[in-house]
Amino acid sequence: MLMRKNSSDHTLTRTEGLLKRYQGNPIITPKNMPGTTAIFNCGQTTMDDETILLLAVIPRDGVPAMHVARSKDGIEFEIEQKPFISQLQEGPWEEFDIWCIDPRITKIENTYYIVRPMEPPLGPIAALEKTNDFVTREFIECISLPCNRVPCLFPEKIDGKYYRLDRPFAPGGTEQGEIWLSSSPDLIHWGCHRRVQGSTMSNIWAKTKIGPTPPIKTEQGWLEIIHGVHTSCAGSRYSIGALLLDLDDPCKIVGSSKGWLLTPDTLYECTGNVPNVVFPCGAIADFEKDRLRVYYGAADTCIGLATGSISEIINDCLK
Ligand code: BMA
Repeated sequence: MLMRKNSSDHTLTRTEGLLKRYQGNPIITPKNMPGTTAIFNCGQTTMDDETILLLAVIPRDGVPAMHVARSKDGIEFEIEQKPFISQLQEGPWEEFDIWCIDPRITKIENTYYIVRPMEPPLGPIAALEKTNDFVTREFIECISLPCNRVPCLFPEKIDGKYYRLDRPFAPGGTEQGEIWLSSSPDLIHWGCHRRVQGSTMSNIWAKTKIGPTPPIKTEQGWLEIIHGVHTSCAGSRYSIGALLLDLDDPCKIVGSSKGWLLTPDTLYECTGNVPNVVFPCGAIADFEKDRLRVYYGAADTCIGLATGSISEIINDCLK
């Protein structure tokens, strides 16, 4: 049978999952920022009527930095040329703050908290910073030991305490990673560490490791967009999936997506600085439109946008 390729479908070989790629992908590439070699990935949030991306930018020469990009429609972004976050110059941090990527943004009340890794020799630690306007920012503290890439804060307190999802991992050839939970009275001192139950996925697409993004509150539970890694003789393959965590006891997984929601299958996801990578640092939910937007790093080189129905993703988790 002769199969005609749908002209609106950019996938090379696979059918799409519950997250569908925007037709104009990739939406931000190094060509949008002369002198750069990668727009590696991005944190994401909304402020007033704007979508804000925090782009991890790798210059052709020098140390990575994070730049703010703003958009009214979520598609066309204005990128600030001056970095918003660059290597910390104070305290013991300067020598470790050399790989400024993977930002996770959580809005708690009126403050945006940013967690991102710094890289001492033993492995990533987490820097906590805050901003109210994405113009000035304040470094708060280092909030984890190595190897933890990257803790993600919950957007509100549970039972009077702040919570976060941790991503400790075992470095080495067959690097393993899973999701843990911890809590804090003040966002600085963290303890009561618990392994999120069943967080090592049996699914093949996420068998090697999984990692979190800031959870989104829904009526059915905390919707948690994750990355999952599968390792084969061809190397690592990074896909995007979802978990649903219990609202009162987020250590309990109440559901997980039936397979990936998005897996690398376009030229810009399969070729680049690191091939076969779709990597989320967050997601933006619009409950009125039942729409989830995920701005993801593609092949550690450029930014793609994928969207899906929040209710379909939750139903898939609960199946
Ligand atoms: C992870 C993160 C991501 C990256 C991925 C693939 O450890 O650093 O930013 O996309 O590796 O290289």
